[in-house]
Amino acid sequence: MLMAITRGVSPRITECELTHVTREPINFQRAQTQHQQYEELLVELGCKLIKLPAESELPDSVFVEDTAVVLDELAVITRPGAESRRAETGSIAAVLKQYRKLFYIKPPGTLDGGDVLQISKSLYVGLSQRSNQQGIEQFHKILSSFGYSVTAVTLHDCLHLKSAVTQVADNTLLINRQWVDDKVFGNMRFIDVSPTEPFAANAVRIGNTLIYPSAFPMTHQKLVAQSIDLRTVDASELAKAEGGVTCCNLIFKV
Ligand code: CIR
Repeated sequence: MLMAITRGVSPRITECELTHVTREPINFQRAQTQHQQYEELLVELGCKLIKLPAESELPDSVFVEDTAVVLDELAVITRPGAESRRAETGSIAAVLKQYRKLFYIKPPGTLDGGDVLQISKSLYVGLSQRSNQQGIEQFHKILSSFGYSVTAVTLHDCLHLKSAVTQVADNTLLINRQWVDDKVFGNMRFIDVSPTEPFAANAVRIGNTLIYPSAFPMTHQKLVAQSIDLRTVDASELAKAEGGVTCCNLIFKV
Protein backbone atom coordinates (compact mmCIF):
# COMPACT_ATOMS: atom_id res chain seq x y z
CA MET A 1 0.00 0.00 0.00
CA LEU A 2 1.13 3.58 -0.67
CA MET A 3 0.98 6.19 2.08
CA ALA A 4 1.24 9.92 1.44
CA ILE A 5 1.98 12.47 4.13
CA THR A 6 0.54 15.90 3.39
CA ARG A 7 0.15 18.99 5.55
CA GLY A 8 -2.33 21.86 5.34
CA VAL A 9 -1.30 25.27 4.03
CA SER A 10 -0.08 27.71 6.69
CA PRO A 11 -2.02 30.99 6.83
CA ARG A 12 1.43 32.61 6.81
CA ILE A 13 2.25 31.14 3.36
CA THR A 14 2.66 34.71 2.07
CA GLU A 15 5.83 34.93 4.21
CA CYS A 16 7.37 31.90 2.47
CA GLU A 17 11.00 31.68 1.39
CA LEU A 18 11.60 32.74 -2.22
CA THR A 19 14.82 32.35 -4.17
CA HIS A 20 14.23 32.49 -7.91
CA VAL A 21 10.74 33.89 -8.19
CA THR A 22 9.42 37.37 -7.46
CA ARG A 23 6.98 37.75 -4.59
CA GLU A 24 3.33 38.03 -5.70
CA PRO A 25 0.18 38.00 -3.60
CA ILE A 26 -0.95 34.46 -2.72
CA ASN A 27 -4.65 33.81 -2.23
CA PHE A 28 -4.72 31.64 0.90
CA GLN A 29 -8.24 30.26 0.31
CA ARG A 30 -7.42 29.35 -3.26
CA ALA A 31 -4.14 27.74 -2.17
CA GLN A 32 -6.11 25.64 0.35
CA THR A 33 -8.69 24.60 -2.26
CA GLN A 34 -6.03 23.65 -4.79
CA HIS A 35 -4.16 21.73 -2.11
CA GLN A 36 -7.32 19.80 -1.18
CA GLN A 37 -7.88 18.90 -4.84
CA TYR A 38 -4.30 17.67 -5.00
CA GLU A 39 -4.90 15.53 -1.90
CA GLU A 40 -8.06 14.08 -3.49
CA LEU A 41 -6.07 13.13 -6.55
CA LEU A 42 -3.45 11.39 -4.41
CA VAL A 43 -6.27 9.32 -2.91
CA GLU A 44 -7.74 8.57 -6.35
CA LEU A 45 -4.35 7.33 -7.47
CA GLY A 46 -4.21 4.88 -4.58
CA CYS A 47 -2.52 6.70 -1.69
CA LYS A 48 -3.75 6.48 1.86
CA LEU A 49 -3.31 9.99 3.25
CA ILE A 50 -1.75 10.98 6.53
CA LYS A 51 -3.02 14.55 6.63
CA LEU A 52 -1.16 16.67 9.13
CA PRO A 53 -2.74 19.89 10.36
CA ALA A 54 -1.29 23.17 9.09
CA GLU A 55 1.60 24.50 11.18
CA SER A 56 0.51 28.11 11.25
CA GLU A 57 3.83 29.50 12.48
CA LEU A 58 5.84 27.83 9.71
CA PRO A 59 5.08 29.54 6.38
CA ASP A 60 6.56 26.84 4.11
CA SER A 61 5.41 23.79 6.06
CA VAL A 62 2.97 22.60 3.36
CA PHE A 63 6.09 21.58 1.38
CA VAL A 64 6.62 18.37 3.33
CA GLU A 65 8.85 16.84 0.66
CA ASP A 66 11.81 18.88 1.89
CA THR A 67 11.74 17.50 5.43
CA ALA A 68 12.56 13.85 4.73
CA VAL A 69 13.68 11.28 2.19
CA VAL A 70 11.74 8.05 2.63
CA LEU A 71 13.13 4.88 1.07
CA ASP A 72 11.94 1.29 1.43
CA GLU A 73 14.43 0.49 4.18
CA LEU A 74 14.78 3.76 6.12
CA ALA A 75 13.97 7.45 6.26
CA VAL A 76 16.43 10.33 6.44
CA ILE A 77 15.17 13.38 8.29
CA THR A 78 16.73 16.34 6.57
CA ARG A 79 18.15 19.59 7.89
CA PRO A 80 16.56 22.11 5.51
CA GLY A 81 18.87 24.69 4.02
CA ALA A 82 16.59 27.60 4.91
CA GLU A 83 16.79 28.26 8.63
CA SER A 84 13.14 29.29 8.73
CA ARG A 85 12.23 25.73 7.69
CA ARG A 86 14.25 23.69 10.20
CA ALA A 87 11.40 23.38 12.70
CA GLU A 88 9.28 21.61 10.09
CA THR A 89 11.05 18.29 10.52
CA GLY A 90 9.99 17.40 14.11
CA SER A 91 6.36 16.58 13.38
CA ILE A 92 7.32 14.63 10.25
CA ALA A 93 9.87 12.54 12.16
CA ALA A 94 7.18 11.76 14.75
CA VAL A 95 5.03 10.23 11.99
CA LEU A 96 7.77 8.50 10.04
CA LYS A 97 9.25 6.76 13.08
CA GLN A 98 6.13 4.57 13.09
CA TYR A 99 7.08 3.25 9.64
CA ARG A 100 10.85 3.47 9.23
CA LYS A 101 14.14 3.52 11.10
CA LEU A 102 15.20 7.17 11.12
CA PHE A 103 18.56 8.72 10.30
CA TYR A 104 19.33 12.43 10.56
CA ILE A 105 21.32 15.05 8.66
CA LYS A 106 23.30 16.99 11.27
CA PRO A 107 24.96 20.44 11.32
CA PRO A 108 26.79 21.77 9.43
CA GLY A 109 25.10 19.60 6.79
CA THR A 110 21.97 20.81 5.05
CA LEU A 111 19.72 18.88 2.70
CA ASP A 112 16.25 19.50 1.25
CA GLY A 113 14.20 16.52 0.07
CA GLY A 114 13.36 18.47 -3.10
CA ASP A 115 16.98 18.00 -4.09
CA VAL A 116 16.81 14.20 -4.03
CA LEU A 117 15.82 12.30 -7.17
CA GLN A 118 15.57 8.53 -6.78
CA ILE A 119 15.94 6.27 -9.80
CA SER A 120 15.75 2.79 -8.27
CA LYS A 121 18.96 2.36 -6.22
CA SER A 122 20.56 5.56 -7.57
CA LEU A 123 20.04 8.76 -5.62
CA TYR A 124 20.91 12.05 -7.30
CA VAL A 125 21.24 15.04 -5.00
CA GLY A 126 21.25 18.67 -6.12
CA LEU A 127 24.18 20.66 -4.81
CA SER A 128 22.01 23.71 -4.42
CA GLN A 129 21.51 26.76 -2.28
CA ARG A 130 19.67 24.41 0.11
CA SER A 131 21.72 21.19 0.08
CA ASN A 132 25.42 21.52 0.82
CA GLN A 133 28.44 19.26 0.36
CA GLN A 134 28.45 18.18 4.03
CA GLY A 135 24.77 17.28 3.85
CA ILE A 136 25.35 15.22 0.72
CA GLU A 137 28.35 13.47 2.30
CA GLN A 138 26.31 12.54 5.36
CA PHE A 139 23.50 11.33 3.11
CA HIS A 140 25.99 9.21 1.19
CA LYS A 141 27.37 7.68 4.41
CA ILE A 142 23.89 6.75 5.60
CA LEU A 143 22.71 5.34 2.28
CA SER A 144 25.76 3.47 1.03
CA SER A 145 25.34 0.75 3.66
CA PHE A 146 21.84 0.13 2.23
CA GLY A 147 23.22 -0.38 -1.29
CA TYR A 148 22.31 3.02 -2.76
CA SER A 149 24.64 5.13 -4.87
CA VAL A 150 24.62 8.87 -4.15
CA THR A 151 25.70 11.35 -6.82
CA ALA A 152 25.92 15.12 -6.29
CA VAL A 153 24.52 17.14 -9.18
CA THR A 154 25.34 20.77 -9.91
CA LEU A 155 22.38 23.04 -10.60
CA HIS A 156 21.94 26.59 -11.73
CA ASP A 157 19.05 29.09 -11.70
CA CYS A 158 16.57 26.84 -9.91
CA LEU A 159 15.72 25.98 -6.32
CA HIS A 160 15.97 22.19 -6.20
CA LEU A 161 17.10 19.31 -8.39
CA LYS A 162 13.48 18.23 -8.84
CA SER A 163 12.63 21.73 -10.14
CA ALA A 164 14.85 20.74 -13.08
CA VAL A 165 14.28 17.01 -13.55
CA THR A 166 11.86 14.26 -12.49
CA GLN A 167 11.17 10.71 -13.64
CA VAL A 168 8.03 10.42 -15.77
CA ALA A 169 8.21 6.84 -17.07
CA ASP A 170 10.51 3.82 -16.88
CA ASN A 171 13.93 4.99 -17.96
CA THR A 172 12.56 8.45 -18.89
CA LEU A 173 13.29 11.84 -17.35
CA LEU A 174 11.48 15.12 -17.94
CA ILE A 175 14.21 17.75 -17.86
CA ASN A 176 15.08 21.41 -18.21
CA ARG A 177 18.64 21.21 -19.57
CA GLN A 178 19.14 24.95 -18.98
CA TRP A 179 19.15 24.17 -15.25
CA VAL A 180 20.85 20.78 -15.02
CA ASP A 181 23.27 18.82 -17.19
CA ASP A 182 21.76 15.55 -18.47
CA LYS A 183 25.09 13.69 -18.63
CA VAL A 184 25.13 12.73 -14.98
CA PHE A 185 22.00 10.56 -15.45
CA GLY A 186 23.71 8.19 -17.89
CA ASN A 187 21.65 6.05 -20.16
CA MET A 188 18.17 7.53 -19.68
CA ARG A 189 15.70 8.80 -22.26
CA PHE A 190 14.94 12.52 -21.96
CA ILE A 191 11.88 14.62 -22.66
CA ASP A 192 12.72 18.33 -22.70
CA VAL A 193 10.35 20.87 -21.22
CA SER A 194 9.02 23.34 -23.72
CA PRO A 195 11.43 26.33 -23.83
CA THR A 196 8.54 28.61 -22.93
CA GLU A 197 7.79 26.57 -19.76
CA PRO A 198 11.01 26.42 -17.72
CA PHE A 199 9.22 25.27 -14.53
CA ALA A 200 7.54 22.32 -16.29
CA ALA A 201 9.92 19.52 -15.26
CA ASN A 202 8.36 18.86 -11.86
CA ALA A 203 5.88 15.95 -11.93
CA VAL A 204 4.77 13.33 -9.39
CA ARG A 205 4.76 9.77 -10.70
CA ILE A 206 2.40 7.32 -9.02
CA GLY A 207 2.39 3.94 -10.73
CA ASN A 208 2.20 4.84 -14.41
CA THR A 209 0.29 8.09 -13.93
CA LEU A 210 1.68 11.59 -13.49
CA ILE A 211 0.26 14.36 -11.36
CA TYR A 212 1.05 17.35 -13.51
CA PRO A 213 0.37 21.11 -13.22
CA SER A 214 -2.18 22.56 -15.64
CA ALA A 215 0.14 25.56 -16.16
CA PHE A 216 2.30 23.80 -18.77
CA PRO A 217 0.19 22.89 -21.83
CA MET A 218 3.09 22.72 -24.28
CA THR A 219 5.09 20.27 -22.20
CA HIS A 220 1.84 18.44 -21.39
CA GLN A 221 1.37 17.78 -25.12
CA LYS A 222 4.89 16.42 -25.42
CA LEU A 223 4.23 13.99 -22.58
CA VAL A 224 0.92 12.87 -24.09
CA ALA A 225 2.70 12.34 -27.42
CA GLN A 226 4.95 9.86 -25.58
CA SER A 227 1.83 8.00 -24.33
CA ILE A 228 2.33 9.16 -20.76
CA ASP A 229 -0.85 9.17 -18.69
CA LEU A 230 -1.40 12.52 -16.93
CA ARG A 231 -3.83 13.92 -14.42
CA THR A 232 -3.63 17.69 -14.17
CA VAL A 233 -4.00 19.88 -11.10
CA ASP A 234 -4.17 23.62 -10.77
CA ALA A 235 -1.18 24.31 -8.54
CA SER A 236 -0.86 27.99 -9.42
CA GLU A 237 -1.11 29.47 -5.90
CA LEU A 238 1.63 27.36 -4.35
CA ALA A 239 3.74 27.89 -7.49
CA LYS A 240 3.92 31.53 -6.35
CA ALA A 241 5.59 30.18 -3.20
CA GLU A 242 8.12 28.42 -5.48
CA GLY A 243 6.54 25.03 -4.85
CA GLY A 244 5.88 22.39 -7.49
CA VAL A 245 3.69 19.28 -7.34
CA THR A 246 6.34 17.01 -5.81
CA CYS A 247 6.81 19.35 -2.84
CA CYS A 248 3.50 18.70 -1.15
CA ASN A 249 3.83 14.98 -0.46
CA LEU A 250 6.01 12.32 1.06
CA ILE A 251 4.95 9.05 -0.55
CA PHE A 252 6.16 5.68 0.71
CA LYS A 253 5.20 2.01 0.68
CA VAL A 254 4.00 0.09 3.70
C1 CIR B 1 11.11 27.31 -0.15
O1 CIR B 1 11.72 28.21 -0.73
O2 CIR B 1 11.66 26.54 0.61
C2 CIR B 1 9.63 27.18 -0.41
N1 CIR B 1 9.06 28.47 -0.61
C3 CIR B 1 9.37 26.28 -1.60
C4 CIR B 1 9.82 24.88 -1.38
C5 CIR B 1 9.47 24.00 -2.52
N2 CIR B 1 9.85 22.66 -2.26
C6 CIR B 1 10.27 21.82 -3.17
O3 CIR B 1 10.46 22.17 -4.33
N3 CIR B 1 10.57 20.59 -2.79
